[in-house]
Amino acid sequence: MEKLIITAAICGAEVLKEHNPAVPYTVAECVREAKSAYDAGASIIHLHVRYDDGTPTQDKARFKEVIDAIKAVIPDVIIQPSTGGAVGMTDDERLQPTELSPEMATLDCGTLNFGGDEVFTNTENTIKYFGDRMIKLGIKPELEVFDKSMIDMALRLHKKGHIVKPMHFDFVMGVNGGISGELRDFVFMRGSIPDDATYTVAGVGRYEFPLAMAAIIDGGHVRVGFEDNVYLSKGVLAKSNGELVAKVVRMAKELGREIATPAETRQILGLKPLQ
Ligand code: KMH
Ligand code: ZN
Repeated sequence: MEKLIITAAICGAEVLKEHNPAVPYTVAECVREAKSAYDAGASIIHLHVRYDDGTPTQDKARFKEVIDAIKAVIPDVIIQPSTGGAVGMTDDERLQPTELSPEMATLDCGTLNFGGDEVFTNTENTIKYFGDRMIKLGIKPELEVFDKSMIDMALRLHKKGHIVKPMHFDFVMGVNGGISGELRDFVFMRGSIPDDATYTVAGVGRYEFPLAMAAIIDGGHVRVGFEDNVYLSKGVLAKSNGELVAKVVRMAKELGREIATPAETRQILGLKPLQ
C-alpha cells in the first residue's frame, strides 16, 4: 500500500485560543505548530494565517511572512495555503496566496451552510476562476469537498477543462452544513472519485480519528489539526498539532502503514521534487 500522507491543518480561520490556547495566531506560533506537526510526521501544512489578534486574513504579505518563517525551520515541508480563507471574503482576496507560487493550494468545490447565518460561498464561476488560476500557475489543487455533490462538481469542471487529472480530493466531513462523518458517508465519498484520484480525509470534531483510521485501512491519506479538531481524546485538549499527528502515526504503525516523507508525498501527488 502507498505510504500515508499526513496533512496538518494547524490554524484554520474559525478556531480560537478560547477553544484551545495552543491555536496559533502569530508568526512564531505558526512556526512552532508547523514544526511540531512536521516533527511528528506531517509532510503537508495546510495553512491559514491570522493577524496577531487572531483575525483571519488572506493578505499576501502576511502569508509570505509565515511561509518564509516556516520554511526557514523546515525547508522541505509542503505548504498548502488555503484559498477558502474565512466566510465573507471576496474571490480575489482569497486567491492572494496563489501569487506566492505554492506547490499546492485548496480549491473549495461548492457552497455550504457554515453554522448560524454563515454561508461559505463558492459559486460555479468561483470554482472555475480558482481552477483556471491554479492551472495557469502550476499549483496542484487539493479539492476540498464537504459533500458528495461537490465531487460531482469537480468532475464536471474537469470535463470542461478547469481542473486537471490526476485529482486529489480532501473529504471534509462533519462540518455543520456538510456531509456527516459517519463511516457510511465516508464509503460513499470514497467510492465516488475516479480510480486514478487520491484523497485525504479531514474528519471534523469527534470524527477526526475514526475517519483517519478508515483512510489508513483504505489506502487513503489523513488530515488532522486544530482547524478540524482541538481534542486529543474526549475532553482532553491537544497540547500541539504535533500531538494530533503523533496519534495518527501510532494508529498507522499499529496497522502496518508507513508514513510518507515530504519527498515521497511529492512523488505520490505528482509534485515536482525539491531542487
Ligand atoms: N474557513 C472556511 C470558510 C479552505 O481552507 O480552503 C474555508 C476553509 C476551506 O477552511
Ligand atoms: Zn482550511
